[in-house]
Amino acid sequence: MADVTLIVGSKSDVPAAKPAVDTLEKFGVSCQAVVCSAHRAPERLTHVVRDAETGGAKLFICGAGMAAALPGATAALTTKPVIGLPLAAGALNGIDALLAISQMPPGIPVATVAINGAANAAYLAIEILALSNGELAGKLAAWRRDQSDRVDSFE
Ligand code: RP5
Repeated sequence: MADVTLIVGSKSDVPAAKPAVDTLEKFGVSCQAVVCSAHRAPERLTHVVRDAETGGAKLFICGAGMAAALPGATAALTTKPVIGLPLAAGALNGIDALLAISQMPPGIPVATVAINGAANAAYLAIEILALSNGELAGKLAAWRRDQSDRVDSFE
């Protein structure tokens, strides 16, 4: 049982997605991480999403490069929030994934973060989960204060 299911489209995406896993871990948010391609294994993706929902997933983070169908395909399979993480890959270095992920037609949204913005995908997930989790909201507020204090520090 994990609050967040993180799916990446290829093993080659794992290093770029790792900061999301690390950030969720830092805040004590449970995460199940899976590699599943929307275009190479569409039926398996259906099972991954259904199993995640059955297991209590509250939202999805989906990282993919190039045409990056994965976040939209996942959003089509669930009404839980999907955060799309465009990854730098191929000739266009992530611009293609950024546009593909952010330009979902009305009705099936994907919240999109920056190219290789894995940490922010996790922070956005934490903000959503914190809406109904006071302890997590407290941790987030404390981290924000700490970040703010460090802005003016030379160390
Ligand atoms: C996308 O194509 C993946 O998300 C990855 O970013 C990119 C290249 O995948 P591989 O050919 O390395 O598996 O589907």
